[in-house]
Order: sequence, then structure tokens, then C-alpha cells
Amino acid sequence: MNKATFIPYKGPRYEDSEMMERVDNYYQYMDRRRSIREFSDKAVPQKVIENLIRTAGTAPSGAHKQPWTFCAVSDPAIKKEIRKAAEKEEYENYHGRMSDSWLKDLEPFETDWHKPFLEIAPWLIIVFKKAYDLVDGERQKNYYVNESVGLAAGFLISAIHNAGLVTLTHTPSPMNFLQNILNRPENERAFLLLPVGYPKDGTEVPDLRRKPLEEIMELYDGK
Ligand code: IYR
Repeated sequence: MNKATFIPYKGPRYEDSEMMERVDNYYQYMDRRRSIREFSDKAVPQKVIENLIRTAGTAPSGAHKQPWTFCAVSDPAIKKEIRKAAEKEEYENYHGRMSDSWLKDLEPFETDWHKPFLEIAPWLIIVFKKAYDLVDGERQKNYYVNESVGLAAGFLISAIHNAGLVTLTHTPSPMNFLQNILNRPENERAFLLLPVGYPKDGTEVPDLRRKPLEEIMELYDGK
């Protein structure tokens, strides 16, 4: 049996007033994050992308299996190939595979099958989930894979926002072309594609409203 070694926890701790200020600032800051579909081609240093991915890798995961791989693509030839394959799938989605009610729900976002951002954004990060690990050719089970990789993707998105950069949670469907183009092993499945970069000058976002606290929180305080 593997026995864990335990070490003292060294996380931060704040007095109540500082905590109040921090949670308010963090909320205000995160509330400025928006999904962006129009990117500038301005370069982002590889070191920045590496640290964003390091941050994503701090997410909790089932039995600490860390069942993820983040592919960082800046090669224009690969980006072009990904765009071509994604647009082929999306064309089918928008011309028959998506239901009328789905298309209607997407109208406010003015999306269509064209995905130029896949070539314009300086980086594409493709998040893969590892359904299982391959250790010396043997399958080893991972746990709560979707939850774990979803959490890591959330950490990544907040790290991108913290860097003053923007992204879009893009899910071309089906996504198996990514596994082929990026030559990933058989235990990896594409989970999410995130273009990362600066927004195009003057880009606009839909005037959405986020649900207020009363709509997303139910309190059980015994009173
Ligand atoms: N994957 C398609 C369609 C799409 C679906 C949802 I749900 C969105 O929130 C946005 C788009 C596309 O990328 O256009």
C-alpha cells in the first residue's frame, strides 16, 4: 500500500475585514470576465501560457490522479488544420445537427460555423481528459474525470482573465478530430478548446445579465 506523507498546511489566512474586502474585490474582478470571439493576432509569450497551464494543474482531482493534458498550439499550420476540421463539423451542426430551439437559444450570441479565431488567436489550448492512465501499457483507472478536468478548465479560465487575456470555451462537436490532428494517445479525449490572446480592438460582447445571488443561492441556516 502507498502511504501518504503529511506536511503542515501553509495556505493564507485573513482577518474578517480583510477577508470581506478580498471576497468583494475578487467577485468584482471575476465579474468582468467575458467570453470573447474576436481576437487580436498580438503575440503572447510562451512563458505566460506555461504559467497559465501550471495554474490549471493546481486544480483538485479525483484521488489526485490529475487526469489532464493541456496542448498549447501556436504553430500556424496546426491552427489552420484545426480551423478547417472544426468548421467542417460546425457547418454540419448549424445546417441540420442542432435543433431549432438550440439555434434559437444561440441567436443572441450571433455565432455561426465560421471560426476565424482558431487561426487568429496566438495560442490554442486544447484540454484533454484522460479516461484512464497508461502505465507500462497497463490501464490504471481515473476517478471523476469530467469533474476534475472541468475544474482544471475553470482554473485555467480564471488564470487567463487574471493575466488580462481573453478566451472562449469552444466545444466543436464532435471533437475527435483534435485527437487525430494532435496525435494524442488512445487514453486521451478532447474536452475543451480555448483560444487565448488579446481581444480585437473595439470588440463588443452581448449585453448579458448574470443571475443575481437570490436566483442562484438557497440558504439553509436553521433560522
Ligand atoms: N459549438 C457551436 C455551437 C455553440 C453551442 C453553444 I451551447 C454555445 O454557447 C455557443 C456555440 C459553436 O461553437 O458555434
